[in-house]
Amino acid sequence: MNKSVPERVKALQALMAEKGMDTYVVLSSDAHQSEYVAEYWRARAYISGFTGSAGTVVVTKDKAACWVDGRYFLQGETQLAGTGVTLMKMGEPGVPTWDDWALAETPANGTIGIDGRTIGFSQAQMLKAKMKEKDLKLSCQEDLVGMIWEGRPSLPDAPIWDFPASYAGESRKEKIGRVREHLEKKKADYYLVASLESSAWLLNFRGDDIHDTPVAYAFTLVGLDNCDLFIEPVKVTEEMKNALAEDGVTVRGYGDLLAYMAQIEAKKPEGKKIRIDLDLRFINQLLVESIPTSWDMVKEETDAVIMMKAVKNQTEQENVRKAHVKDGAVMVQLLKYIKDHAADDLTECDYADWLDAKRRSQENALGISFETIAGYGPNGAIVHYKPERPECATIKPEGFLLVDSGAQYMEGTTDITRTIACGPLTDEMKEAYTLVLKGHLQLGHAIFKEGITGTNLDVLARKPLWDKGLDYKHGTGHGVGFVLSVHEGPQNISFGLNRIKLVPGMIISDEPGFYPTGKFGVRIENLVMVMPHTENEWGKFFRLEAITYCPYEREAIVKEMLTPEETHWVDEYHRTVYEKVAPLLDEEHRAFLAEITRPL
Ligand SMILES: [Mn+2]
Repeated sequence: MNKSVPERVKALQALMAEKGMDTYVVLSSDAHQSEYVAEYWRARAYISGFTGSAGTVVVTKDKAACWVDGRYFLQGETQLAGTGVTLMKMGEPGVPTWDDWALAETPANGTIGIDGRTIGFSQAQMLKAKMKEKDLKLSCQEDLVGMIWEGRPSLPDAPIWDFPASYAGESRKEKIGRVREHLEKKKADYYLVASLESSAWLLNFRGDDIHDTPVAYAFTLVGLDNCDLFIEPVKVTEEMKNALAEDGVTVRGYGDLLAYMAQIEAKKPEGKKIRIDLDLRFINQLLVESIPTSWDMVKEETDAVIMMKAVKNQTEQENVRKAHVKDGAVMVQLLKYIKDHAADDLTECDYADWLDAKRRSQENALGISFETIAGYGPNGAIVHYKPERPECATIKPEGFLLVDSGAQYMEGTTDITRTIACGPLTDEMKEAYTLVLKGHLQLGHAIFKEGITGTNLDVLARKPLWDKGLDYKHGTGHGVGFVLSVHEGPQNISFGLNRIKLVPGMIISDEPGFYPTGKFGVRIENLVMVMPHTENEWGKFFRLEAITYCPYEREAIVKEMLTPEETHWVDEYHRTVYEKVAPLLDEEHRAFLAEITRPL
């Protein structure tokens, strides 16, 4: 029944031979190019045994290899040992990329297969361009792993629920209206939404299909006078269906999109050319192959709905601050809990569980927003470390515990990292912490002109580290959704080029770090919201408002390394944190908060 990994690979190779495929690629995505996916979509984990959140498997006639990124080198070594699947450490010297390897291993004129639902159109185009050199064929029509996968989990069927306009700040009717205006501007007939967050945002519903991200598997097609939601009917209650119908939204089967588009094509007036607007990064290859060939595709560099939902409206802005006050109170309690129990031999897992339970017990809490990272000592230097029993480390009353975590509330999504002193720190730890804090403060207090992107601002967070010849190997900030995904663009802060301009209402993280391998890790993360600052003859200026309310680790700050202005910023921030969070705490915690937020 339960085949071993070598048996699974063998079964796939036999099926490849039968189907005339030389090479088969197993990606980690779903049909919507989501970052996190439901169990049904974890084909890569099934075929290789490697369960990390990202990775790619390539299988040839007699070989199999799995590409994993730096976060997962250790996990990959453990899980792939003895499976016959070769571990490929991405970015290491001499390790080819999976596509280069697949191309090299496939005979000329051969065929590479992929489940076309799991590859975005843009990515497939790049792959096809490379394949031309060897006259290779890309076959996207069949899900071979699905054909050999016994006991594959079914697609999730949790009901979707109405996300009230009182929380969303805008009705679905108004939002659909905005998409129609966009269609008119683009002279397009239809707008196809593939990103799960976009459908949930546009139609004011939330779901429960993916852990920690309240979305549901669905497509939305907006026309000038129709709007159709393609979703498994079992997920839509009668009440929800009626609510949608009242706003002109028709519910159709998840699998009916292709037939529906064919029907539009068949019924169109003589000579009419249908124009469909879409974001090709989210539309999967199989779906693009199924769009009637006579249709014109209006290709968007960034989906209009993604742009709309990135800019939080007044209600969302007010609510997300409330969510963060609640979350701040939870975090302050965690800080005290850690300080009180540092000598009690609790583990990383114990603290993570305590924190998750505390968050889930808050009013209007929907859950956590991603799996809590709690890394003690050297584990703090592993950027996406997730503690797991029984290996997770025991905390001692010394050094740093790095905690990166967040929650989903009806009022918004949170994401915060604090690096906490469990006891005495070395000078090296304090210096590292202070350098990271300086970058975090410099970025957090940036004042910048309209038209500026996150790429322009990235250096502010890195400069204190760069001055010492140090750096961190991750982006400085990511966009955050509203009761949706904790990672949600299009804006970010990174030195990799991003053309998206920052505009008031966008939420983004400010999270520089420093990770001396084998020693400890430091990361400090607040969410910040872009706000208007001033407007004059020189233009419009924006600033960033910190919406995370939790003190920094004063035990780790080398005050002499801060400028007077930076010291002032910390004191002002701590004053705000106290004002906002203290009313939610009992007397004991309030006294604790007063103590740790007193001026430096
Ligand atoms: Mn983050």
